[in-house]
Amino acid sequence: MPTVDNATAKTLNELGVNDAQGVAEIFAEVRARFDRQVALDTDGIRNLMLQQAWLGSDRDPVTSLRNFWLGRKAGVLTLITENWLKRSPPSLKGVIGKQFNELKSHIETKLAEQRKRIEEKTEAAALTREQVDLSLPGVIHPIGSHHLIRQVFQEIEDIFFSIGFSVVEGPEIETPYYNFEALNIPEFHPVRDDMDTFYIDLPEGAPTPLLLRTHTSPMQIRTMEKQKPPVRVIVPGKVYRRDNPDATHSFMFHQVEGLAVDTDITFCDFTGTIEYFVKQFFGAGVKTRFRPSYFPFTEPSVEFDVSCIFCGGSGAAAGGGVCSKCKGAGWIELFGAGMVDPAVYGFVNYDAKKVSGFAFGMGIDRLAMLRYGIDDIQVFFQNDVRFLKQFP
Ligand code: FA5
Repeated sequence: MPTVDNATAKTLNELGVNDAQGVAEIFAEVRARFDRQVALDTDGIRNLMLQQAWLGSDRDPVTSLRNFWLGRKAGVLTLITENWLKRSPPSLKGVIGKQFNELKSHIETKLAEQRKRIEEKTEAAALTREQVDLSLPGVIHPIGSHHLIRQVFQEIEDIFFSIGFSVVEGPEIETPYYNFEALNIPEFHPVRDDMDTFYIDLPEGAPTPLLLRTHTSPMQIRTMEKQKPPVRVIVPGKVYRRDNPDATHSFMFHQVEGLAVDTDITFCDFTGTIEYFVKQFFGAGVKTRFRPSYFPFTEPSVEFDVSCIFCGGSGAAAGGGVCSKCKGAGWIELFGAGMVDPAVYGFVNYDAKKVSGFAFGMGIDRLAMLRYGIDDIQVFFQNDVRFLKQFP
């Protein structure tokens, strides 16, 4: 009995098949072999294909099996057509043709069934894999909150909105003209020493030096350059100084500038506005004071202080010695302010005889410290989540 291994490469005559029964038997053997292969699962087919070195270039075992049987160039059915059907004696052609058609239709049907079966199995496996377990706890994406400094900015903005101020913002990198000269601080003026800052490295021949602004006051000039009186603005933002860090100093901190200019603004308007703000922000109980001071761009100038919340205004530390926060003064300086110096109006083409106004520059970090009882300014910038979480 000839075996089908390599049998399709030979003619039936070479295989010793020369009657209808022999034809039926050899076709039955081919069919049995096919049935064994088509019943295998994907891995089984892959192993078989690898053993026989049949795995096609697409590496898909099911396609390789299909090509092995139905491939047009060298599939088993093509070989049967070429070697058995075409090269058989005319007397056997009819019976071979019939067997061939039955085998072909059997193979096609079974391969189609097999593909469907494998596809369904793959889909079911994918569904099981991707099934969502609704009983598992969800993924929690914590929602952050605004930094305390940002919250204080917003609170201050709301208070000034309520009395007719609007908000403008300006560049943190400034020219010496806006940061100093237009604010009536010429080069070599001693007040520049208090505001030593960081200069930007620029290529040689750059038209003007650039620096990190030391205060938000340059926005007084930029605002008045753009806008005729009346002006009522506040300017929140970051500022920089070459100050050594300690409990109340940082080299980067925050200010809110205020500027009001009109034809009839007096010192009373100024003190009234500041008192209103402080009472809104700290509550009615806080003790405040104005202290004479000096700024080249305000005249007269004041410092505005509030009583130290850490020592209750006594200036003494609990365990003896002086309070480290107010350095024994009993007061903490909140901001500088004053009536706009007429010299400043000359830089922005305002008529100093017709207009008057006031300006102030608050240190926001210190306001926040006092308001929330924080005894070290550095905690604002250390980004310790345990601290930040206390101010949701
Ligand atoms: C000024 O910066 C002026 N531009 C304020 C001003 C504006 C006066 C408008 C007149 C008119 P001063 O250098 O005092 O002023 O700073 C203002 C406030 O910033 C201080 O009162 C203080 O609260 C805060 N401050 C100053 N230096 C630091 C620092 N290194 N760290 C934290 N806060 C600071």
